[in-house]
Amino acid sequence: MIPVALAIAGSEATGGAGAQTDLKTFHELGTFGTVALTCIVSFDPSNGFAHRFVPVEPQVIADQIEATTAVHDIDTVKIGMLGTPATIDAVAEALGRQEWKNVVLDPVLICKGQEPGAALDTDNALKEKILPLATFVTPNHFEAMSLSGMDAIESVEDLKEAARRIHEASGAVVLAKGGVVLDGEDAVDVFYDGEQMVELASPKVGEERVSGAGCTLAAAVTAELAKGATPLEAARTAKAVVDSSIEHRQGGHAPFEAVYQGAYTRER
Ligand code: PXL
Repeated sequence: MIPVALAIAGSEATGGAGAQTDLKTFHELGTFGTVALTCIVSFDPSNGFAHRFVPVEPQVIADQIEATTAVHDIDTVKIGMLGTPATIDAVAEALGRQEWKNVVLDPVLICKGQEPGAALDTDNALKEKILPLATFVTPNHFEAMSLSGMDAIESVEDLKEAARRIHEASGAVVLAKGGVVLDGEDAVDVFYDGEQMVELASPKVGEERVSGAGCTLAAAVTAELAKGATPLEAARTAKAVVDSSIEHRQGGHAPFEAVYQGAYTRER
């Protein structure tokens, strides 16, 4: 049997982020990918490619999770963009229906295309109801500040402190991403599991953020955990997958480029 991985994530129609990215990453890493869609994001080309966001009915999200967990034995799930407090309630409840070995949370906090007031409710609900269920969390620089309560993260040492605080608060393994935000030639991520604090560094590929890098990282961690890797092995592989996916990024008519996962295994 091929190991199965589930993504609970939003659709981003152009294929650069969200569920599309998760499925491609799952496939590239040799897992059987399944998806429960939480929302539909469509960029608006006549408004600077801003995000148009439509949530999926909570019952329909629950139905999708019910369907895929009835068909497959799934013990590893990735949670991506949720987007509304009602979605978060539905996902938290659905996750509570079975035991999970790995719950990988990409804590997507800024949901573009939403009103700020609604986003704050969503962020609080995510921290309160989903973070405690996570076994592995992959905050970016901004999310690491928000989840750790730190006002600034300006160095790798700060990022380590954030990882420590997030681990203490959640019990989850933390892979905190410095990305292109921290100064230096390397993109440094910090892994902390309560015992080992490990810096994962690789040369930055340009100074621009590429769409879907965070989704790819968390999806690759998920696929590797589904295959039985340890959290640290999964983090190392995921970083290599992201590096390759950024290297082979795909441009288009939007003002940002998007990751492409398909070269990773071909190159190895
Ligand atoms: O990269 C964050 C993200 C996650 N999920 C969906 C998205 C985006 C960003 O565009 O659209 C569905």
